Amino acid sequence: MNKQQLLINGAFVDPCTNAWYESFNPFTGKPWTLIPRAGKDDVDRAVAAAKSAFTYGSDWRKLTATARGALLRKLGDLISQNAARLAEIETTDNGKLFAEMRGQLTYIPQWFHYFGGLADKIEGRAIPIDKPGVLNYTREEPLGVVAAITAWNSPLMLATWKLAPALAAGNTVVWKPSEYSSASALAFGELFEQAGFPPGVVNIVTGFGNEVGEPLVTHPDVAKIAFTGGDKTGEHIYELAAKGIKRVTLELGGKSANIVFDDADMDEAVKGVVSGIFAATGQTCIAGSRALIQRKIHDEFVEKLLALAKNARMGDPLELTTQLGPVATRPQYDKILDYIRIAKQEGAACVLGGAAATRPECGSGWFVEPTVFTGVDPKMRIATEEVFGPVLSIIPFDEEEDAIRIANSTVFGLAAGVWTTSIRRAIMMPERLEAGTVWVNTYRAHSYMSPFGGYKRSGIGRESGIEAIREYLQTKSVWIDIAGNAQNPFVMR
Ligand code: TXE
Repeated sequence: MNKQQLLINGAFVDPCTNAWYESFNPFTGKPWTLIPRAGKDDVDRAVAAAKSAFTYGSDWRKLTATARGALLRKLGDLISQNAARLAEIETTDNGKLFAEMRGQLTYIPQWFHYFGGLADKIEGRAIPIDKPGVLNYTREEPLGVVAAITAWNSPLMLATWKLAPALAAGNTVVWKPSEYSSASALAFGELFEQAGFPPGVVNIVTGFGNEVGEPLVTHPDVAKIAFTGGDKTGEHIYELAAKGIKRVTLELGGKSANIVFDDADMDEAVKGVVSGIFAATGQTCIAGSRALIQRKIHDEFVEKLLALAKNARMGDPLELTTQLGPVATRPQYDKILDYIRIAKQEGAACVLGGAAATRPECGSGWFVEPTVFTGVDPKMRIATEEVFGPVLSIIPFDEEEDAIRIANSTVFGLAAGVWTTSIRRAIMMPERLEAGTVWVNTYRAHSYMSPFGGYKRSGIGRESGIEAIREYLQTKSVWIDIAGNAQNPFVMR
């Protein structure tokens, strides 16, 4: 098997540990490549390279913001040229549909173009200060070395959401991809040199959370951590970051409600709810894992939903006709099956699926049948905890206020969907829902231009959009005396 290497200071190198681990193809359940199992010494090397690349007077710091932007746009073009190849690596590594990964890869360049364009529009302010004889202005400056730590479900897209604004703002980066999906990160790493980034501006260290992630988070020369992953890990990273007074952005998943009112276009809503939970095999942070259905239309809605969901084509994720691929990792597969057992024990009615998929087209892969529970109580674990799989909980409601109360009753607040033809509801519901993104009569729409992030336990900070670049900047206030008056040294000016 091919032994991959780390990207440190512009060169691909073996890990100091001299250790590798097998990465598995979820469709075959078999290992297909060897990923470096890096350790603390590798983290130290990578952070040192990133720190040196950030040092005042370095090739990176000497670039004008316009030149920095041009590099980012060049990188975007290179990603476009390599989109299909990178998407195939992602599908082989995490089992998500090639159609979905290729769609992401052809869209990812937009982030580099957008933030490349933003790089030279980061402006300070001249403040008409209240003191005579003084000029006061602000500078927006990069933070330094940013640690990007990402999850396996959309490996390059999650990293792009961090790298594009971090680099546009002038920072340098050490990126630790998920141990389950590092191959595409390392292939992506080759493009930085081709685009002309100076060595050390982007470094990639692969391996496990405790062996690589933790030394990275706690490294004294890391200024900020940008993380996507589970909420428990996010909480732990936040605690570690607090000790070093480091900045964080955390994107931690959710338990999003997809709310269907009785005035909705039923067929569109059915498609929206199906795409919310079964697209990407439910392995997205924005999965609409709770469908809140107004009681009057509940039975008809469920019937239509089951008709659509049960015909989802499962199989090889590389085939363009496949609609539901395998689960990305063995622990994730076990976790989903556990939650299905828990939901049954709690008394939810399983009306579709509810087991591992054993269809012949699923081979020896980690497949779970698309699963739907009805009669779910909002307090059940299946309705409050993130499953991260193709498991939908249907919860009936009577009045608008019930829908709002139930939707807001989880600790998460990443996203929500609303299906209605009422203009009043379309405007009022987004105001009342505690979520960072609300979709009305659509679901899973996203863009490099629109801020994305969580309320409550779904996270801190925003990715994408103009807001995102502020997460990678700090403001300096500069005071210049222009009066030349002697100052009384014993009083504040
Ligand atoms: O995530 P982890 P996992 C949810 C989903 C899933 C659960 C666990 O519910 O079932 O999280 O998934 C690194 N210090 N989401 O185990 O562990 C780790 O190596 C520093 C939601 O894959 O949070 C990886 O690179 N880093 C989600 C990254 O953190 C550490 C996406 C995420 O891993 C670390 C994926 C440590 N101590 C899963 N421990 C979303 N928000 O979209 C781990 N890591």
